[in-house]
Amino acid sequence: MSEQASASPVHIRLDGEVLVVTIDNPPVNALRQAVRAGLQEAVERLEQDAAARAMLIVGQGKAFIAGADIREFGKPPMAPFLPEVLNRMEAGGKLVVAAIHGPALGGGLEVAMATHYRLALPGAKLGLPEVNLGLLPGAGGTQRSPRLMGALPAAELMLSGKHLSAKAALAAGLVDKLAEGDDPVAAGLAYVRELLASGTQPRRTCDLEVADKAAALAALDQLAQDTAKKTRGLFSPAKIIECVKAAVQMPFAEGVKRERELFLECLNSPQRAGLVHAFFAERETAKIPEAKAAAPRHFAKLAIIGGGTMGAGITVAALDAGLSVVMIERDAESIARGRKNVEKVYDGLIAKGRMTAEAKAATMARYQPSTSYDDIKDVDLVIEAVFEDIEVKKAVFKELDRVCKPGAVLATNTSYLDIDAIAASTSRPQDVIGLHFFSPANIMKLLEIVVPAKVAPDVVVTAFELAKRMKKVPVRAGVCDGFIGNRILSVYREAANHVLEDGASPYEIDAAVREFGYPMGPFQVSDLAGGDIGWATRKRKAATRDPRARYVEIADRIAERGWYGQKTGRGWYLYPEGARVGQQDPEVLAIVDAERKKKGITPRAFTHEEIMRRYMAAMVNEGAKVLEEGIALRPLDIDVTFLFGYGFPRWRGGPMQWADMQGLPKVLADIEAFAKEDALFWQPAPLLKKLVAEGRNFASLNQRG
Ligand code: 3H9
Repeated sequence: MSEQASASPVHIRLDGEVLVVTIDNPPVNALRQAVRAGLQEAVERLEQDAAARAMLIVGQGKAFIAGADIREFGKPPMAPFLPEVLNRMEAGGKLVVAAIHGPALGGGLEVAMATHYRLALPGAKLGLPEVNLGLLPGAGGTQRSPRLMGALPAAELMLSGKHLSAKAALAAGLVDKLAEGDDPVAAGLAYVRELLASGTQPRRTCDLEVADKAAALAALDQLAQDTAKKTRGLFSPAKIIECVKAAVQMPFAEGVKRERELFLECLNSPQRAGLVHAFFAERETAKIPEAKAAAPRHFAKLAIIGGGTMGAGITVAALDAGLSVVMIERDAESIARGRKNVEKVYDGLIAKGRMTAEAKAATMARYQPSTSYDDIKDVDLVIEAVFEDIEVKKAVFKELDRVCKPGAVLATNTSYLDIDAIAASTSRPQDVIGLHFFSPANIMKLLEIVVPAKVAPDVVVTAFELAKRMKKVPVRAGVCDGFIGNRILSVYREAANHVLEDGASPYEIDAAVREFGYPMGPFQVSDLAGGDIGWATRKRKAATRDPRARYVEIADRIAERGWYGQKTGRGWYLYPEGARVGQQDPEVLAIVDAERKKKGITPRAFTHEEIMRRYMAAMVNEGAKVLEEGIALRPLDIDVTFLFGYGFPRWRGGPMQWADMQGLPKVLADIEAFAKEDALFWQPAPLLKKLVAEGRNFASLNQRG
């Protein structure tokens, strides 16, 4: 289609009097250097070619333009730069039009906003999601969007990172016209010719005035205050608002300069590096070795064994993915409760106006409650979510082995137990896999897919396909106590216990962890989840615990009193009259003190930084061991586990990315220093030592593809 038959990702051809410019840079037409160069060439051609009266910009494939090429961030910048190309395009004397049929995001929408007229087809998605990458729109987007949409709606669009549909974009003033169909060239050419025929002249966004400036500034000040509260610790949201204020207060050329300065500040911030890492990491985890060799098994009908909180949450996730579910419980009373647990979720949505009664009925039509295993003879995939006890689970798998059709995938939702042993209790270990959902299973994005020794590759691939259908973020994990997430958690939780016994209060530790960026500290989490759960785990592990290992008994002292947290009105914190936010409890501090005395420990002070160095060093060190043992495929799998399952602040990229950004020698030096106090607990991971010795980082183990 290119007149020049060049390798350029931008094809330029004359269709009558219209220069058709097609961005063709799969998969999503990101604006890498060659695309910017191609666009600049098109602008020059429009200026010089007397036969061209107008220019139409379209995208090839599924996207218009998905924005700047995210892989180029952090590398030396390469000309031509998008802002200059767009300013020149907008300033030209001939008409420029964009026809948008798919995602026009970030720099992609900035291209469109610098054209003179915009047409949207039904599949269009318009947005400025730079904030999700720690950035702000840096090619005039913060200056043009307020001129088109109004200051407050523009700021809100940029702060939310949300995409607008074609219709919503029309209503917001971002596009001028809607067209039917999915061919942007045909629809775009028709629109350009209509504009030419009516003698329409270029209408430059930069020349528009922001409406109602005084009111806009007042609204932006309010928004800045609200945003500071909501986006704790994030850098770019406040800068976005600053740019929009510049759009209100300054002429376009000056506003663009301000935008550039603030864009560069964001680009150079460590948050940008963390968020870009998170963007790619969450897309990489689905790339697993088994996918090269096998295709997923067919599945449409599922069985979920157990209707408790977990079973019901998984059922909702499956129903929402369009699958059919038979839920099995042991008796009439339990299955009635199971059904109620499922309906409760949908009734909640109806109460909030997010679902209609008809939609609920249509969804529940795919749900079948049963107390008989014979009703699951024909299902394609089973997820067992019964009580976390190996004997109970083995008994369920014996039943599944008896009734399920050959080739059915048999999954267990255990969080700790040995899946190889569960698989061995059946005659078909090749069909048995772990699917570790996180609670609430219909909301939490993380799904650890735990791969036992004998499972067939196509079962692993099927599990990843299920995750995709359920819109989960899957991470491949190997079998060990706790898999990736809970295994690492138990180690850094222990490090927190040591710090507690050595002198920091639970409230100081929680505050340090929140300050780092977590929504909650570990003692708050324990109160939310129920202190009885951790207590049961500790009792289970007691027999196999190394007798030489330091064991902090404070949590046991709390649990023995029946102080399990929110559900009992007190735990580490006090929750008077069902309060959700806990108050500090002097009695807890007295218990802590008594335990220290018992062990002859003189408490010492810890700064928040000292607390976090131990917390993070423990996390990273165990992460390195998990990698070394092949429990996690790559460091990024650990990062994604913690981002999506454990509240790790996304802008730090995950624990392994955090370690890289600190510098591994520093992390190792901390571990070695802590080892002087407790050499058994702080044994440096050999992999960490090796990477430091070779001058490498964790990222070097994140091969792509
Ligand atoms: C920006 O524009 C800054 C400007 O203001 C500054 C100007 C100076 N670059 O998500 P998918 C890859 S910041 C490079 O699985 P989907 C992605 O990694 C940018 N690569 O597909 C994946 O690769 P692989 C603002 C990109 O259909 C493949 O494309 N824009 C980019 O579910 C498919 O992606 C954004 O933040 C990119 N920009 O969703 C938009 N985008 O196959 C970010 C995608 O190797 N992108 N890739 O794993 C998205 O939101 C979604 O990708 C999109 C498609 C909705 C477009």
